[in-house]
Amino acid sequence: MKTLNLGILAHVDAGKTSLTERLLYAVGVTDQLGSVDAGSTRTDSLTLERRRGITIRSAVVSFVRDDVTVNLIDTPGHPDFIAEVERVLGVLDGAVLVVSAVEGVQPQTRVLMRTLRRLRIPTLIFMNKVDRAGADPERALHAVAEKLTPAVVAMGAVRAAGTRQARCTAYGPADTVHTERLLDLLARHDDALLADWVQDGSALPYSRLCRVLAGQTGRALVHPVFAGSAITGAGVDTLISGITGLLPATRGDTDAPVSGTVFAIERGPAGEKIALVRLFAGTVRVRDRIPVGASGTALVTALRVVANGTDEAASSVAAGRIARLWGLTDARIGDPVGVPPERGGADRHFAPPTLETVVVPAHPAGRAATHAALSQLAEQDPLINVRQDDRQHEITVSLYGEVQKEVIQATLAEDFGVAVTFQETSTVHVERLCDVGTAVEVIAVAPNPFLATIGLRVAPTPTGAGVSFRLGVELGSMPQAFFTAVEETVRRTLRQGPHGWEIPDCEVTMTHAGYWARQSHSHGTFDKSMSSTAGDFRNLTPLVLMAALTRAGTRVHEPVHRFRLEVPGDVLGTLLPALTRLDAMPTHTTGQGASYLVEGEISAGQVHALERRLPGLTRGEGVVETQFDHYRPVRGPAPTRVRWDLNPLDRREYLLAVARRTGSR
Ligand SMILES: Nc1nc2c(ncn2[C@@H]2O[C@H](COP(=O)(O)OP(=O)(O)OP(=O)(O)O)[C@@H](O)[C@H]2O)c(=O)[nH]1
Ligand SMILES: [Mg+2]
Repeated sequence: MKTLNLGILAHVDAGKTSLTERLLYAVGVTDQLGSVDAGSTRTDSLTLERRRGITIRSAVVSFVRDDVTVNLIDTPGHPDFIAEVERVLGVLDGAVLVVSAVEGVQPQTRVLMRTLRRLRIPTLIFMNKVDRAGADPERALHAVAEKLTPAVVAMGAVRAAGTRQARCTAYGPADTVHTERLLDLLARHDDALLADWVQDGSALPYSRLCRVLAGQTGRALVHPVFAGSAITGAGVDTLISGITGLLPATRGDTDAPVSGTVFAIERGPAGEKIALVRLFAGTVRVRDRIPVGASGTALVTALRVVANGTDEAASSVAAGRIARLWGLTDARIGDPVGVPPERGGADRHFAPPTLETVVVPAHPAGRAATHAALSQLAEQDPLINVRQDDRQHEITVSLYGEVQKEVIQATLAEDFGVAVTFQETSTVHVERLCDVGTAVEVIAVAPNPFLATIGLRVAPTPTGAGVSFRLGVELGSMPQAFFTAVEETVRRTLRQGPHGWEIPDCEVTMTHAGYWARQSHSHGTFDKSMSSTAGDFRNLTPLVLMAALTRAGTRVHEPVHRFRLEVPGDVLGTLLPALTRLDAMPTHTTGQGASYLVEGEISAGQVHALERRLPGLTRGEGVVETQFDHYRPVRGPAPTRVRWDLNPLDRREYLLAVARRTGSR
């Protein structure tokens, strides 16, 4: 049987969970239609999801149709939980992007479609909520073509849109306007089709158009658009035919070497770790020992394969499928299982969190329990990036927004019995290099107390380039373990530059390397005082790197969001000065009937204040949407976050010593 791993993605509240529920019902996996509003869906299973009516975690369910097992992955739409979407992107064969026929294209719709197209994930679009008052599928389709991609084609017509009686009919060979549009779209990527069309369009069989459409959809060149309602079920059968007929289900090679990706981590009832794995190739059986992550292996102690709306205990899982695996105790999200697959992994597709907060245990004695609970949460959600500083023992987490903060607080209380509050949310800045900088420490030359020679050169790279580490010395000049120690420490140290913020983009070249070879006394024991160890390289690297960075100079940048505000026209007079006070810079203001659309930039740290003040400023009628856009240099004094951990030397003392020596040369 073939498998299709299908992501359901959309802006918050577009109807992903309702659609997932409707699909399960339509294919007969469930005999009762669950509802988000009643808190009874399969995929919003967390207490918190049911209470709030929003999806927080991605969830997998599955059904079989036309000889295809479809694994549906319902994802959250709220931007605070974008990391959940990111984690599943690498395991998808296809996606359904849900667009509300009432609201049309929304900011998150744009972000998601951009990413789906960049990753070439075959994507169908589902125009949902055609039954709701205000639904206008024509307008929504127009917005899709204009704001997402022109490579779209409507697959059916909607009657009585905006009413409970709304119905959808699939187009067929007799709908000449549709076939013309299809031909026009498909011929752009198919010369043979173009030639035959020019010769005699009327002679082209519709079945051929459908075949070409499936081919081009599978290559993410075109995006068929379906319409319907998750609530009434209108149009859903046509969508299911599109899912099984147009998206590329795969029949993985079950005899090939095992290759898969861990894309989620869960905890079982007894607190045991469960890894959700998508298998691209091979077969994994219970009691198999399989490679997991960069190094290490794990013994699979039990597994459950996602099937028929739930997961079923099984003795093996084959290529194409998704399974829960027990026994992978050290697995982390993004880890390869077996041979690393071409896709998958922990690649970044969306902007990282731009906020952070200090977690304060309600009882000082609860610090250890809080840290342990947060560390478990971080397994499921690595981007919260839990860290504890060595001096004040404060625990900090990264965040996308305030809703995520509430969810962390509720999860700690309900699942771990740990009560916490938070300090006020602050902004995560980054540092960018101003120039090139170099530093060298030579073995046995003061103030270098370590048995290692390290020279490093740091150079700025374009935004988004990431950190690269290169060798400017012969690879054979030192044992590999020492180079590895330097590279690992460089990457770790760059998480806190001279001002205490991460340096995300930087090229580091190792310009000098030296060590003392392993020395032994006559009786043959290893003498550490005369032989370099990886520890010497680990200890010296931060000092050299920090000296090079300080010489290069770094500038602190703050995250900036783009905002879109829809407000009644008569409040503009009070709104614009209020925006200025929030340090928001409007760039465009456009009239739309009685309302105005104000667009501009605002620093990430002010987004929450804007959200809080908006109802008061607009009589509760204003709607704001914001999205991270870029980093800009901080105006005025640079905020510093100093949590140094440069053992065993104090950074200040070390840098003073370096400065003294440099000055004296
Ligand atoms: N009338 C109507 N309402 C719908 C439809 N689909 C969803 N809704 C309603 O829209 C609201 C949001 O639906 P969800 O299914 O939770 O949306 P979602 O995209 O999963 O939301 P998040 O996961 O939180 O991003 C709920 O109140 C649904 O009842 C539809 O087709 N018609
Ligand atoms: Mg949902």
